[in-house]
Amino acid sequence: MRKYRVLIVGFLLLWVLTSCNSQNRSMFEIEMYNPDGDSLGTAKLSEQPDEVKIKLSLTGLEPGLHGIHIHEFPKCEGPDFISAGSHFNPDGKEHGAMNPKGQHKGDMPNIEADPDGMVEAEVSVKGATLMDGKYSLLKDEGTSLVIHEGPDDGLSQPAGDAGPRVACGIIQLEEAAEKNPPSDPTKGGKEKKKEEG
Ligand SMILES: [Cu+2]
Ligand SMILES: [Zn+2]
Repeated sequence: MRKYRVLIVGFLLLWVLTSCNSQNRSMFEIEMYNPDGDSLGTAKLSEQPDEVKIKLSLTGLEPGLHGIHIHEFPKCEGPDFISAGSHFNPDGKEHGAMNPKGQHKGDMPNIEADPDGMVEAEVSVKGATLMDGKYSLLKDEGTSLVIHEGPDDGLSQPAGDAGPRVACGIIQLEEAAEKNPPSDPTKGGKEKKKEEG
């Protein structure tokens, strides 16, 4: 009887460990920063069938429309956030939802900040994933989420003429892991993911 109990506890532990790992990856929150390095709020990323959903909860933006994209590098160095690179574009397409030769995988519809500069919105990156593969937002070192001063016109090259970058958040496993309580399962997952690259 005792043997079975040990077995059951073992299985339970294994289940907890594996589910912690996949949870880290399929749903996590990132922080968005302005060019001064102040937090503007959060973006919650979640894995969905054939897309990644991003739930935004932000303050401190200029009221009105803003372009928002996934950019190719997980680097948010202010004040210009040029370090984030170009739009996430694993298929080598052109920019813009209205472009017949488009669009970049990282292109998304504009978001709108209310008169108080707040954004409570949900956007999605079609065809992207938080798991492995060509379209993974966590591929290599990761990517970043960038918001622009003005709206993306969906057509202008190379990036929709949306103006300067006013907010940036790093999409990276390490950051996600840091936000979780420092327990052994999380550490194990973190190391494993690092190896996967
Ligand atoms: Cu952008
Ligand atoms: Zn683009």
